[in-house]
Amino acid sequence: MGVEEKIKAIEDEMARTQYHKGTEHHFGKLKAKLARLKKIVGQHRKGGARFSVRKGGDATVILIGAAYAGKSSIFNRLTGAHSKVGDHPFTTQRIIPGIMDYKGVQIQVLDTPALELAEGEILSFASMADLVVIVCEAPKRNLDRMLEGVRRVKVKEEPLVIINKSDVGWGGGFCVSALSGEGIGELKEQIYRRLRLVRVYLKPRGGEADRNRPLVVREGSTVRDVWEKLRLRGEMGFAMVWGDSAKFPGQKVGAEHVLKDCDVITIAVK
Ligand SMILES: Nc1nc2c(ncn2[C@@H]2O[C@H](COP(=O)(O)OP(=O)(O)OP(=O)(O)O)[C@@H](O)[C@H]2O)c(=O)[nH]1
Ligand SMILES: [Mg+2]
Repeated sequence: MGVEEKIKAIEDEMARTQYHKGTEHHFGKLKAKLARLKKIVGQHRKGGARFSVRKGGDATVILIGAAYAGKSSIFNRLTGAHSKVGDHPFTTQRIIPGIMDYKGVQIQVLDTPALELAEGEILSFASMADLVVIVCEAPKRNLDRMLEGVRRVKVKEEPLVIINKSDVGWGGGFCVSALSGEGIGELKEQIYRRLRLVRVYLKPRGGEADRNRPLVVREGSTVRDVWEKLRLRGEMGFAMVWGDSAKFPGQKVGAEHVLKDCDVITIAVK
């Protein structure tokens, strides 16, 4: 049996085995063996990366946490996708992307394998995301360790910590239940707020603004940022703005003008 096959066999065994006090020791041995084998593979494989995912949407949120916390169940609730949910730990074996469509914004959500399986790799994905959501099953179980790991890789925002399975009585924090749906609406709203996004609607000169598809930028973005995101040819001409950032509807503004949520903008090409 090759090293890759041995890794697969151990991962399969971990996925099949119920995790409880009685199997804790066996799991520990399997994990150590897995770590040893992965080190060997890492030495042979260029770059050593096991997971890959293409960035998509207007912003990216990553769900991380211990095995069996309910990451995939929450991911499915947020995105309407169907990541496999297991009645044993270590069900998710790779990073799975989905889209949460919220207030017209396309937020990419990533489901991940349990941190116990590939902490280093998952945390390196976390460092590239716009927001990390730590999913806990019981309050504070391994939370300090997870927070420490997330801070070590210098994530963009303070992570959002949620406690799943509120239907079985967990409490003491931001509680949700992927099973009953309790708190999921609030979770979507919290994710959206933490991302601090601004929706801008583009209006062609003399035409109507396209209200279906906003252009999404980070809070504090300017007309120049929108122009750059549009990647148009030529030089930027004048810009006109309607909405909260404008002193009056259709105000002519410069490239450094800071936009507000739901502004309508016309940018002319020189
Ligand atoms: N009671 C209850 N059970 C839940 C809830 N969310 C998930 N579960 C159950 O918890 C178990 C693990 O759920 P998953 O979503 O697979 O957990 P995970 O964190 O993705 O697990 P891994 O992929 O193995 O790391 C499954 O049996 C789910 O049905 C919840 O809110 N309440
Ligand atoms: Mg999972």
